[in-house]
Amino acid sequence: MKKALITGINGQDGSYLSEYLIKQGYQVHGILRRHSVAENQDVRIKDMDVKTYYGELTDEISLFKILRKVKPDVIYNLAAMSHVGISNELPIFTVKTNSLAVMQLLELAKEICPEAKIYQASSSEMFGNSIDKDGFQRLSTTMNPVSPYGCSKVMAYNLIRYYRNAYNKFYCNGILFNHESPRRGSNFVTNKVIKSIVMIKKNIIKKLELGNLDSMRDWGHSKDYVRAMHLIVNHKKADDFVIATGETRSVKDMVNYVFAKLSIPVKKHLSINKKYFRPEELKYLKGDCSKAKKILKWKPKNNIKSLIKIMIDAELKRLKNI
Ligand code: F7E
Repeated sequence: MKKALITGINGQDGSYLSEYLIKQGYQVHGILRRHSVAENQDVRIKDMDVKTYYGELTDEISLFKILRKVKPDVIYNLAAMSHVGISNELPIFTVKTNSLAVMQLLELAKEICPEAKIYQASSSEMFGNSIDKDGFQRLSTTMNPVSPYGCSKVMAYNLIRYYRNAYNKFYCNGILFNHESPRRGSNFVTNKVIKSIVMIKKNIIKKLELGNLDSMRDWGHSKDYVRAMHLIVNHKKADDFVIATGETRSVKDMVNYVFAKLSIPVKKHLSINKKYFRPEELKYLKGDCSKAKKILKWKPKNNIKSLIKIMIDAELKRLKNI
């Protein structure tokens, strides 16, 4: 049985990837960070057949011990300080976790499990405000990050490429555009919007407060994107791929759509709060995933409308059960 080790196993992507890999016949191991609320420690994976270990990417001793114990065939490095806005409040921690710790992981893996393949969770945030003439971002688009998070991810992206070439390793990057689901953290815009509007509908709260509504994002479903991670790792050659839907919408359009779907007037319930604005905003994302479509035969099963429906239904169900 092949062994997969997932850092960030209790995250949105870690949990969907675990389910997917178990179905593919993998033995799944994962690293959990200690959480002060014990119930939240493994909330997304608690019913899954996975082996977990307390660890922390920035604690190289914990990584060393876990790698030595598991000896994985493949490592999915999904752990990160993943909130772009908050990376401005925690810039040093962001770089330590998202860049330096990746270097530690690569060095340790090289010594302890030299044959292991590595998948790195790279991000469309690395492009910043670079857009190709045809309105897309792709592998050849210049990386011009506009946040500590984006900068930290560029370093990790380059480390993967460097170790791949210098040491002839099967290390690869998936440059994933925004991907959401009912398991998305509620401080990311889609889930914040959907949860709040459903609660407005149920008269639990009165208002939704947001920041910049003008930015545009290419939103897909996390479940589709973890399928792509597995295909990337199982391609015959170590390579980098953009994973996206190729469609873009403004935050404003997404918000209006959710309000309309639940038949609630926008004006009465929406207000803007400057505290959610970022020092520099990434204005526009639209990914060209034609390489993944052609080489990996991957394509997303969901678009923004089906994704929003899934998320609204999940939130209505959650409220019914509490
Ligand atoms: O923001 C705007 C905000 O935090 C989307 C991460 O997974 O995708 C994600 O990063 C947009 C931004 O995602 C609020 O200013 C307005 O323009 O959902 P988000 P993100 O920053 O795009 C990339 C690909 C990653 O790799 C990241 O890890 O929505 N916005 N009002 C708001 N955003 C938030 N969070 N909260 C608001 O109230």
